[in-house]
Order: sequence, then C-alpha cells, then structure tokens
Amino acid sequence: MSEKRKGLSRRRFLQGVTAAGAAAMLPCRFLIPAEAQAAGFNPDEYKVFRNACPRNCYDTCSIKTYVKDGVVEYIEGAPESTFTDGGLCVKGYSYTRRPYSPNRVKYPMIQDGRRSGKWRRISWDEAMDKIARKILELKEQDGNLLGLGLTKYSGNFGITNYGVEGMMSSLGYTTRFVGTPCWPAGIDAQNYDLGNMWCNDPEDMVKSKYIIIWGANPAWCSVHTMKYILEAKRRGAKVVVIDPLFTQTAAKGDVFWQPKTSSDGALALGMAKHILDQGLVDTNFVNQHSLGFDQFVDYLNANVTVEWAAEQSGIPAQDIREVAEEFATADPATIWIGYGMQRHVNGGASVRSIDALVAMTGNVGKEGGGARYGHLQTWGFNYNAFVQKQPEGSKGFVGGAAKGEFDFSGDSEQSYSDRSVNINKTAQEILDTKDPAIKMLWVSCKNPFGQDFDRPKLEKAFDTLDMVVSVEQFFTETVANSDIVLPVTTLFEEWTVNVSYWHYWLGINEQAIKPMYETKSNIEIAAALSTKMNELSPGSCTFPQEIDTKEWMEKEFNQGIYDYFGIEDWKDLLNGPVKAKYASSASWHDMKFGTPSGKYEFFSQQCEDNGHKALPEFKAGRDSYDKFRLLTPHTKFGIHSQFVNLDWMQEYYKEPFVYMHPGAAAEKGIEDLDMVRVFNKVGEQRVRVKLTDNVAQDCLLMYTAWFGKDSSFNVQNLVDDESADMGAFKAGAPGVAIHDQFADIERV
Ligand SMILES: Nc1nc2c(c(=O)[nH]1)N[C@H]1C(S)=C(S)[C@@H](COP(=O)(O)OP(=O)(O)OC[C@H]3O[C@@H](n4cnc5c(=O)[nH]c(N)nc54)[C@H](O)[C@@H]3O)O[C@H]1N2
Ligand SMILES: Nc1nc2c(c(=O)[nH]1)N[C@H]1C(S)=C(S)[C@@H](COP(=O)(O)OP(=O)(O)OC[C@H]3O[C@@H](n4cnc5c(=O)[nH]c(N)nc54)[C@H](O)[C@@H]3O)O[C@H]1N2
Ligand SMILES: [Mo]
Repeated sequence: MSEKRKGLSRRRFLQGVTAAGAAAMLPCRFLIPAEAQAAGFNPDEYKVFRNACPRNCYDTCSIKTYVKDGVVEYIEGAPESTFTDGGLCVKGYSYTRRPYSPNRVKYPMIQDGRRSGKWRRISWDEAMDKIARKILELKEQDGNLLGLGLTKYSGNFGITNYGVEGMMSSLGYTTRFVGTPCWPAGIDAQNYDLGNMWCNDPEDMVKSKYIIIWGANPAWCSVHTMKYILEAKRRGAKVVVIDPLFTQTAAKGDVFWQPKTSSDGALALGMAKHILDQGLVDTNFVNQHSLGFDQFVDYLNANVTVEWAAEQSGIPAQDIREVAEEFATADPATIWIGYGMQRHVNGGASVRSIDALVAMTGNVGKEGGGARYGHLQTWGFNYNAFVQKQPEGSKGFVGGAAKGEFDFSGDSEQSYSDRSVNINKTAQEILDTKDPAIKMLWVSCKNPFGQDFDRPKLEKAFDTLDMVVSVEQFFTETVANSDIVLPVTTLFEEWTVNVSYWHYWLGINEQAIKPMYETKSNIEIAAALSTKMNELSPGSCTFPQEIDTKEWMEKEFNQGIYDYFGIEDWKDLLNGPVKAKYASSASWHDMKFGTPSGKYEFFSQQCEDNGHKALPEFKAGRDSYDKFRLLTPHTKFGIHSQFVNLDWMQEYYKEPFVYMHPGAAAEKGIEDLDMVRVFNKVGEQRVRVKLTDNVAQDCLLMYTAWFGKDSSFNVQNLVDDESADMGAFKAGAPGVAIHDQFADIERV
C-alpha cells in the first residue's frame, strides 16, 4: 500500500512541473513522496473527475482527473479498475499537456492555399456557412451527396463520437471509407474458425502455464497486460515471444524466436504437425466440438514437415519440436495473436493456423487458455449518435449498404445506401471514384497523411478535391492538406463513455473542464452544421440542432449494458469503472461456437466461399521488391500520430531514426547516426540511422508516425497500399499488408 501511494504521489507531483524539469527528474525513478509533499499536493483542494482514455489502444485506461480552478493539474490511473491498477502509461501521463498545448487548434480556421501555412481565423458561423454551401452545391450538381466523403478511424473511440457517422447520415447518402487498417484480417480468420472474435479476459492470463506472444509487443502497446504475463511467469509459466524484431516484450520472455517475417503460418503448421505426430492432440475437443479435423490432419500429413517449417521460418527444427511439445502438454496454454503479425498478404491465413494450434490442443474455452485476439462483447450501446435518418427524399448509391468495422446499421431495406470505398486505399479511391467523383472530404478522428498508405499518391489525390474539412486538435500534416480546420475537444472537455476491445471494464468520461478556446465536441459540430444547413435549406439535415452532450452520453446506455456490468444506472460509474459480470473469464466456455456448424471449424466452407482455402493452409508471403524488408510498427511514445508532438514526449523522443543491423550497415558503408536515404518504389525518406542487432540483417525498422519540429518525417512515404488476404468479410474491406514492404538504403 505505502509503495503504491509513493508511486502515485510522485506521479501527481511530476505533472505539476515543467517539461524540462520533468525530463531532468524522470531518470531517477525512485525519488520520494517527500518532494511531492513539498510541492504542496493536497487532494482535498481538487475536484476529482472520472475520465477514460479514448485512444485506440488495448488498455483503454480508467483515469482520475484532479482539477483546480478549472485547470486539469494532475491525473492518475483509477485504482478501482484492477486492469488500470492505479497507473497510466508514459503517454497517458502527458495528457495534462494536451488541452493546454500551444500548438492546439483553437479556433475554426481557413487556409489560403493548401500546404501554404497561411491560416486565418474565422468564426464558427463563417466556417459552417462555407461548408454547408459546398454540401448544397454538390447535392444540386449531382442530385445526391455521394460527392461528399467521410474518412474517420480511431482518433477517439468514445461512443458518442460515432455521431460523426451520424452527422453524415443526417445529411444524406454519402461516400464512406470503410474497413480498418488495423486488425481485419485476423477478425475474419477468427470468425471463420470460431464464429466471432472473442478473447478471454486478459486478467486470467495469470492462470496460464504457457504463453506464446505471437507478433505483439505488449511491453509497449499494452503495458497493463504485462503485469499478468509477469505474474504467470512468477507462478512458473514459460513465455515464448515470436517476432522478427527483438522487442522489449521479447526481452521479458523465456524464449525468443526471430523468424523470417511472414513465415508464421509455416511455423504454426510445423508445430501442429509435430503435435499430431506425438499423439498430443486433445481428441475430446476435436471429436466433440470441431468440424473438419480429419481433413486438417490429411493436409498436415501430405504437405507439412517440421523441417519444411524450419526452412520457411529460419527457426531450427529442434526448437519447433520442443516448443510444440511444451505448448501441447502445458494446461492451460494460450497464444496472444498480435495485430502486427496479421498485417500481411497472408495474415489471415497465418491467424487461422495459429487458432488451429490452440484448438487442437484443447485450449479453447478454458480460463488461462485461448487464442487471444480481441473482442467486442462489451460494446452493446445504443449508438444513438450513430443512427441518424437521411433527409426525406435523399438519393444515394444503388446496390448494397456500406458496412463498417462496427456494423451497427443492420440491413437497410431502403433502395439507396451510402457508397463504400476501401479505407486502406484512400488515395486510389479518391482518384478512381466516379459518377459522381468525390469532391469534398470530411476528415475526423483520423490522420490520413500520418496513417494511410502511399503518401505521395495521397497528396495527389487530395489535390483533386474541391474542399477538405479536418476536425482536429493539432496541426497535423492532414490539416496542412485541408482548407478548413475545426477545433475539437479533448477527453477532459466532453462527456462520453468508453469500453475496450481487450479487457472487460466500462468507464465514464466526465467533462472535467469547460471546452477551451472555441473547441466543440464532434457531436456539437454536427449540431452546428445542422443548424446552418437548415438555415440555408430547410429540411436538408436531420441532426438535432440543440444537443446536450451529457444527455447524449446518457442515451447510449440500455438495460443490457446495465445487466452486463451489474449497475443500476450510468451514474454508478461516477464512483469508478466497473467490470463485466460474466459466467467465466474464458471465451467460448460453453463450446457453442458462432460458426455455421456451431463447432470450431478447422474446415470452413464460409472461408472457401469467400475466396480462400477452407482449411488453415499455408499461404506464401509477398514477393520481395527491394533489398531490405521494411517494418514500421508502433512506438512506445505515441499512439500512432498522437502524443508524439506534446512537449513532454518530445523530451523522450526527440528524433525519429531508421534502425539497421550493423552487419548490413557495414556492407553499405553506413555508420551509426549517419544521415541516410531510405527509398523504394513508393517514395523516399531522409533520416538518421541507428545500428542495432535487435533487427535482422535483412530488415530496416522505422517506427510509425513521428511529428514534431521536423514534420517532413513520414514512414508512409515508403509504405504502399497492398491488401492483406482477409478483412472484407467482417470489416467491409480487406486489411492492409503494412509489414510486407521493402526498401533500400544509402548514405547521403
Ligand atoms: N506504416 C504504418 N501505418 C499504420 C500502422 C502501422 O503500424 N504502420 N498502424 C495502423 C493502425 S493499427 C491504426 S489503428 C491506424 C491509426 O490511424 P488513426 O486512427 O488515423 O490514428 P491516430 O493518430 O490515433 O488518430 C488520428 C487523429 O485523430 C485526432 N483526434 C483525437 N481525438 C479526436 C477527437 O475527439 N475528434 C477528432 N475529430 N479527432 C480527434 C488526433 O489528433 C489524430 O491526429 O494507423 C495505421 N497505419
Ligand atoms: N504505445 C503504443 N501503444 C499502442 C499503439 C501505439 O501506437 N503505441 N497502438 C494501438 C493499436 S491501434 C494497436 S493496433 C496495437 C498494436 O499492438 P501490437 O500488435 O502489439 O503492435 P505492432 O507494433 O502493430 O506489432 C507488433 C509486432 O508485430 C511484429 N510483426 C510484424 N510482422 C510480423 C510477422 O510477420 N510475424 C511476427 N511474428 N511478427 C510480426 C512487429 O515486429 C511488432 O513488434 O497497439 C495499441 N497500443
Ligand atoms: Mo490499430
């Protein structure tokens, strides 16, 4: 207890000091509460609010916010959540810098010429007038609103922010960028095998006897899950990490495999073959609860040997046998299937082979077991903000409704619908879409220039648009490529509610301070647009013109949510986050699978019908098109393009680098910290190099999304928009092969 109090006091203390001061102090981690007390921290002087981190992150932390005189001074992880456990990540602690950042978008602004940097402040009324007139002009010209596109992804997962989609529906049928760059290949794979994506509670990993972390880096990307893995280890579990990079997670494991990138399917199948040969299959599970195991056995016998898997992956055959045997005999054993490993042209197929390993060893439906990927079990809100009606008489796309990652819309019985285009091919879709072409783009909760693919092509595509409106907190590169920017609130300035796609906690997000400057929340912006639309053309927008954001948060709740979480009313959440009341922490514990057969499907007809193999067969990776493999995974100091630009984060992460193996560098005459040019068919990036044997000889590594003083750094200058194999089934568009990229490097 006293240890913990120490930690908290110190963190609160740090948030009250300057950036330089904090950076100077942070390395001496075990400094004392006395300093904090000297700084005069007294919790009674603060008003405390409940917040929830709305970022696209496994951890979706519950936050306690301390406000004095209307200013957010300190935050800490909510102690009530056993998952957040009183602590935030390094990025989370920098939240206090966010509303007050001098670089924030504070007012509606208009740019005289894209990328000119000539921004002028305008009033909300003027901004809405320009936007509304353009929307009406498109409607007049095309007879429908398909010339208006929406691209939105994961900038803020607060449930009321689905009002952005609602705003578009309230205007008419529009063009939607659907799908997700993140995890769809794996979602489809799990749907074919199990009938849904549904993972165990991460907190039950303490019960695991064997843990394989397969292409995930939780030491950076889900720091709160690490405590369960480390506790399982303390209780005797073995931890195996499989990653082409030696990550911080790998450093915490007992065994590290550094396979060739994209070879995971072969590795999993090699392990499956050995388990079969050793007679270690859980016959009870496969006989009672699965479909097609015999065909899978035939496939393994005819096509797979451990030696073949070793050759494909570069992992010695003996190691494969050893881990396979240990995994099959430990009870329970679990695999965490990372999102990183499925961002490949064979990503979905690889996930199916890994699922098969977990199933054939009887680890599905077990506490401490499971093929862990993600879940949406706790997301049963009303989506009141999301579901809005098109104005009477709206015309739109004929032939199929738009589907999204979270498809709440149900089947549309209307003859018109939105037009869907692939979110992972933003640039190409803007260039190709005709009749009518996309002429106006609304960007919200998304930073396409930082996170979408083939940046050079994206710039060309944006240049074909008449008007780009970005709703943002910061002047990102996407904002630089926009005409109008609208200032949006931060988590402290709005009401909403948040759940996770990993853990099972629910948390409220209170408005802790008044919206700063002229910022509005996403749904207030929709209301402002509706007011202007109806002023100029009565009936042209159905979005309510007066909204109370607290009431709208309240409207998202229903009895199902209350029952699932064991609360009477949303107000109970003001006392702290609550956890789902489930029958078992194990997904699929009742063995009733969501597949057409109701069983675990080694053989999936649905998968075959959708153009893939029915069995979890091996699928080869993308052919190399340049000298080195280029990996651009996630960084410790940012969630994509968020946080990286805050002053505190820039103290830690001053400069981006390309990381390279010293052996490969020597061949190229490159020395540590040299300025280099990384280039491929997509484009090029100049950056300094760091040499490290954490990366393989044939690999270059750059972390995604750095933006700060030198905003010209952008990994998307080197990443094309090649599709992953799966994703279209559940997300509406295939995933993207982010890690199937290649490049060359030279000293400049
Ligand atoms: N090369 C490469 N590319 C990748 C990836 C990779 O690993 N490598 N990862 C991919 C993955 S997994 C993902 S999930 C995507 C993420 O892609 P995005 O969802 O685009 O990523 P973010 O940077 O988190 O958020 C986008 C913007 O939302 C803004 N924002 C925050 N809060 C709000 C709000 O309340 N309202 C509005 N309107 N805006 C807000 C932020 O300021 C930020 O600029 O990137 C993908 N792109
Ligand atoms: N600090 C931080 N936390 C985050 C995020 C962030 O940007 N920063 N983003 C959030 C989001 S949206 C997401 S999607 C998750 C991502 O969470 P993770 O999936 O854990 O992270 P990634 O960096 O996308 O990829 C994980 C690992 O996959 C590896 N990998 C790439 N290709 C292969 C392969 O062929 N085989 C194998 N075995 N491994 C491979 C990469 O080397 C990388 O180390 O994290 C969330 N949490
Ligand atoms: Mo993601």
